[in-house]
Formats: sequence, C-alpha cells, structure tokens
Amino acid sequence: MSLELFDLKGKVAFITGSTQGLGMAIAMGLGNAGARIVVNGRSQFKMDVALHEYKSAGITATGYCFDVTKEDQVIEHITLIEKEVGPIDILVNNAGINRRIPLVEMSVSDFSDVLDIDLVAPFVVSKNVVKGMINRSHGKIINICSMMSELGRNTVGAYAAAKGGLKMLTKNMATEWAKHNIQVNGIGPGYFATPLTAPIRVEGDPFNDFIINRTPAARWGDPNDLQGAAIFLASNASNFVNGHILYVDGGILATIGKPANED
Ligand code: GCO
Repeated sequence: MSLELFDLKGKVAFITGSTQGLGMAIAMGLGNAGARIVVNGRSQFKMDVALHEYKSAGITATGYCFDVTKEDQVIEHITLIEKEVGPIDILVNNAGINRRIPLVEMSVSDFSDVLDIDLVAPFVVSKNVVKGMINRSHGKIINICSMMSELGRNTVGAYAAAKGGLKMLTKNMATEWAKHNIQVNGIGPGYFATPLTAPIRVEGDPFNDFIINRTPAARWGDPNDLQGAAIFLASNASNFVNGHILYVDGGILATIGKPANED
C-alpha cells in the first residue's frame, strides 16, 4: 500500500512556467511518478526545446504557450487543456520572476510586474482551475513559494513581498477549498541552481560563498531536490495536509548561520 500512495498514474498535472528551471524539474518528477504533464511558458522557442527534453526523458507532455497573468488567456487555455488532455488534477503555480533592485530605486512598474507574475497569476490560474476541481470533489494545488516567504534580502523586496503573500494566499485557498477535498499547499525552495539565480551564483563571488556558508547543507539546491516534495504534495500521501509550506532549503531557515571561519 505505501508506495501506491505516491502513484500519479492517470492524473493530469499542469505546471506553470515549466519550460525550464524549477518548473521543469518538478514537472519531470511528477511525470516520472506517472502523471501526464501540461507544460506552460510564454516563449514558443523555449517550449519546443522543453518538449523535446520531456520526450527524451520518456515523459508524456503537451505544451501550451500563454501568459498566466492575463485572465482571458488563462480561461481560454484551461478550456483547451481540459478538452485536449483531460481534467486538471494537479496544479503547480510555479511561473515567477525576480528583479533585484533596491526598493528606493525600484519603479512601480517593476514592482507591479513581479507581483503580477509571482502573486496575482497564482490567484488567477487557481481561481479558474479550482472550479473544475470543486465539481469533481478532488484536486491538488501546489504554490511555489520561497524561503523569501519568510526572510528578506537587500534588492529582492518585490519578490519577498510576492512570495510572502503567496504563502498567505496558500493558507487562504486551503481554508476555502479543503471542504471540497482539494488540498492546497506550498513548497518553499531555498537557494537553487536555476537560470533565475545564475547571475548571483558565480564561483568565487562573495555572494556565492555567503550562500554556501549560510546553508547548513553547504551547497546550492539541485532542482531535482524538489521532486520528492512535489510528488508528496501532488499525491494521495498528502490527502490530510492543508495550508502547509514545505521548505526544501538545505536547512537555511533552521539556523542564524555561522561565522565564515567556523566549520
Ligand atoms: C535572490 C534569489 C532568491 C532565490 C530563491 C530563494 O536574489 O536572493 O533570487 O530570491 O531565487 O527564491 O528562495
């Protein structure tokens, strides 16, 4: 019985922002657990490359290019997905951007862009996907939060505000939808090696050394490190888990850190 709890065979999983980075790694994990994958992104070129990667990995994946911040495109494509692939059982709100600008220098438009993709889009997509889940009396929603849902850092104020908001939106979705047998939870990554963090992950750069020293596991996360948490929260193994943010962070949130000269 135990391993069947994690089996996603016959399920349709829709992951926003899954043509690269954490979204692709999570989608690959859900696909390896048996789910049919719906890939989303805004770039047709990245979509074509990604679909080839999914196919090479033996994952059944269908791609839809649209902007998750535009509700008309979201409604149109959810209808298309549920017609062409099937009802969405698992939604992962992963699409996100970060703009590293000190708050005092940040334009309102930059701030709004980050909030739109990282916080408003999960609301827009979830609000439209959950209607079908409510009708079917089951569903799983996973919001990709961040350790920045808990802590701030210079220059990532918009991102931290969005991810802090996403943590609380996750709890509110769980509150409103648990009675329909829909479990809404979050995953909070620590520092991971992705295109989003490439600019701050340069060998020998003081920030790179800082993250290695600040993280008890003493390394950047590999996107595949998220697959177990995603499979758990997408499967029957988490049917009584609601409103929980599962941090996958190498222990960074567990500690105040240590002096650079301490082992
Ligand atoms: C940064 C990083 C972080 C990571 C990640 C940490 O500039 O500090 O981009 O925000 O992306 O979200 O959880």
